Amino acid sequence: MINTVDKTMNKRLFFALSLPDTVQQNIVQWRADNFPSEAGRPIAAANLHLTLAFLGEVSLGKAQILQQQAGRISQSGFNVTLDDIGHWPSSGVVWLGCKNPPRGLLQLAQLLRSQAARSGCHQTPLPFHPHVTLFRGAIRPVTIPAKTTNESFRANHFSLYESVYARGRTRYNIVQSWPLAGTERTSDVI
Ligand code: 2AM
Repeated sequence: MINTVDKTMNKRLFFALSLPDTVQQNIVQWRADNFPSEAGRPIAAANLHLTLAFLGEVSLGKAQILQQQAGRISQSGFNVTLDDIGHWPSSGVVWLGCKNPPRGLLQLAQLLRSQAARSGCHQTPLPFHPHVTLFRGAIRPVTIPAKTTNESFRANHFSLYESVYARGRTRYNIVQSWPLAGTERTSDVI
């Protein structure tokens, strides 16, 4: 009984960079123009994100500790350009990525992943490959377009997301966001 209660209180969490709405819309339009419908299951525009650290099923207490640690991170923002594209047939993922990921992105992910590991969240031993998943279930060969969208955005915050599955759909909800320093604040602009 206690186990059942604990389990239902766990949440499926991950840290990620959100993409601006316009970037999400542009990617979805480009995807529709460049991939056949049978390529795989397209990720909904609002769910497009770049994962920094996957935490898995996490208790409320552990999530609070991870949120406190995330709040102590002091790092500058950085620009992300999605100028790479690829297909991992074994996991069925078609993705957009960065040919040269910014150092800030790699540092932030490294920090969040090591904090997660220290809190007991299993981290994959595979090297971090920053990417935005476009399709899932892409297990057959996919013709990859020669050119990517080349969408760019400024990462001026990072977020803790909860993955919620309801009525046959997965939604990613932001639990909390933290600013990345060096971002022009509205009050600074005259
Ligand atoms: P993916 O897009 O490459 O599949 C929410 O599920 C996010 O966490 C997704 O972006 C997903 O990455 C990532 N994710 C899911 N399961 C994971 C795992 N076991 N290890 C690492 N990342 C995972």
